[in-house]
Amino acid sequence: MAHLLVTGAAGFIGSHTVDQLLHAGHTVTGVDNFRTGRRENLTAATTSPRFAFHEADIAAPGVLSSLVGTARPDALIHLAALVSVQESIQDPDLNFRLNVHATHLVAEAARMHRVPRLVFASSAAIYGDAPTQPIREDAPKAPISPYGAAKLASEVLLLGHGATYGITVRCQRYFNVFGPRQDPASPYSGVISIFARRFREGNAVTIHGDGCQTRDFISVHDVARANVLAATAPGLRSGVANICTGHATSLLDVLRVFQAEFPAAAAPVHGPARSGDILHSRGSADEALAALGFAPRVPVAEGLRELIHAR
Ligand code: UD2
Repeated sequence: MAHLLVTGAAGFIGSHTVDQLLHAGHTVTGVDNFRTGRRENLTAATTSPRFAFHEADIAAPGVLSSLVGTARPDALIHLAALVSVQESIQDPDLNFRLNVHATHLVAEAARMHRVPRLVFASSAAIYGDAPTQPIREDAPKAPISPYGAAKLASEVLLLGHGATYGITVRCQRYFNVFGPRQDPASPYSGVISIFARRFREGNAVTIHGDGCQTRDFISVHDVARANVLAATAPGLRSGVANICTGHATSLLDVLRVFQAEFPAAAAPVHGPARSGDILHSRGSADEALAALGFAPRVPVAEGLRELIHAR
């Protein structure tokens, strides 16, 4: 069994990753400053004697180095981030501090304390509006937000550190992740989290555009499992991989699942397409299978029904 240090442990993806690591018998040190993470996401984790938690800001000087020096983990899973694309556009300086500088601090802490493996939360946002589908890892990188640019810069920083100092680095390029604990607070939150809240509260949802836009929606349970594999599978080499299903799901497909579960729901409102929206995004899932042995297991409709009936 391994000891993992997880940054962003109280977040949406972080808390599910922590839960799966503990379930598999590993020891976990979690850190989060609750900027967007939530204490209640760790309700299950905190009952485990193999879980230690630190409330701290990893972007502050010295914090991470001290935590890593004490924990001496077998791998570090770096999921702490400024997670909103919209916020990165409004405050690119904060985006730099939380999504680039903090990653450099992670790389340095790993170097100084000889952590052999790093797993990083990258994003399909590094591809921008990719012309060719499915998007393979070697597709052109053309981010269209400070968030996407920071994720790309972080990959380069980590892989550079990995090659220089002998650290195995796995960059996980998540596509559209959905599931329990995702925050629906802003209009720019993931569409499925917004739909879940509105259907539950009996409010109409808004479809921006004709609803035929497609995304590669992947369950957070699959994403967490991909993180566990990247952090603990023996003999991995450094590299990047899309974490996706390889399938396109339209917004209308998503809507139909919700409508079947809420037959009395108000009809959706159709609004203009959101400016800057891309029409289609679907990843190639081949590299994750080849490099990590990862294949998604949760069909989108099943994941949606689980989310609808959660809690
Ligand atoms: C955005 C982010 C992505 C990630 C993701 C969250 C960009 C470029 N990318 O991608 O990085 O943070 O969000 O999952 O910003 N929609 C509606 N009604 C709603 C909300 C959304 O029709 O109430 C549409 C939206 O216009 C888009 C699609 O649903 O066409 C998916 O929206 P999203 O915000 O969940 O995801 P995406 O891929 O645009």
